[in-house]
Amino acid sequence: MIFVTSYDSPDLDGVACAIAYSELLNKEGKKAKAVYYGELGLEVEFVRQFTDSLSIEQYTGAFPPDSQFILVDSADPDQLEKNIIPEKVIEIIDHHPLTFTDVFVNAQKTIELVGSCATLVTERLQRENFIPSREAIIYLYSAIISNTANFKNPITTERDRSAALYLRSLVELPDDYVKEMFSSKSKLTKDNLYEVIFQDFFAKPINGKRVGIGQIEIVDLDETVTRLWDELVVTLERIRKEDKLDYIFLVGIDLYKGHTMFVSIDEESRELFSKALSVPDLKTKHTIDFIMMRKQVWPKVDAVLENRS
Ligand SMILES: [Mn+2]
Repeated sequence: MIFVTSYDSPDLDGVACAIAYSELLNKEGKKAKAVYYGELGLEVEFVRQFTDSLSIEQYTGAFPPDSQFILVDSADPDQLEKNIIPEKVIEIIDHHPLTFTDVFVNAQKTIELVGSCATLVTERLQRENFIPSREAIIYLYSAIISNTANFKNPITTERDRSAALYLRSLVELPDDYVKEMFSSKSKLTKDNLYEVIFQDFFAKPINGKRVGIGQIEIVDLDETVTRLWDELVVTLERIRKEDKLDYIFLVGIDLYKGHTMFVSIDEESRELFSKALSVPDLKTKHTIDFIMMRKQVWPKVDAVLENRS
């Protein structure tokens, strides 16, 4: 069995790619199954409800000894489920600039810096002349729209636009589909705040320090952050403790306004990110009028911490 999977608690991109790519493999006569571990976010839940389908299984525990793996939207060994042996990974499809692929000695690698991994999978399906199920098409389309913030995100490429256009031509969707999908992510409350932030939180060691960056992509960002400020501080403090972080930071993306708010809750983190972002007067809540995703922030943080002796 080939398990097609992504990182722990995958976002819509990872889920969509696993579902659609498994369909292609099965059509080619390979036994493949889309699986995930961890939790799924609000956006996946929106597409699941819209399509009434989620053909990816939650996996816990060990995999059978003869298993092989394909990683989508993920090529970072640190994010890998511990039961997955890197030597058994036969293929990787990813679009992240920071990848540590050396450990995957047996994997065929497609790593291209487009806005969404779903774009790479869609192009593969097109090359194979394979039209997946309606559900898989909607998952892929939604993933591209989500990852590129409806093409407003600077990581968006022409390839993302044409892949989305192609997918959109294959299915009927209501006019307000994209708006509804984005709004589904905005339902931040006192009760789900920790869960939502934790769901899209990444931490890693850099030069002996542990750095964590969360990312939320919502509508009405300013209003939400103001309304939930006290809970947000408590949530970030909690994650910092649980994850033993030296620095913690939150990147908030407003999907409608197309702007970004950086949140820091302590002086040391603020100092680090002030240097990394080259913003000397970085505020506790600091807004810039364009979209900067976490994946654009990481290399800047790397640069600052790695130059420090
Ligand atoms: Mn992605």
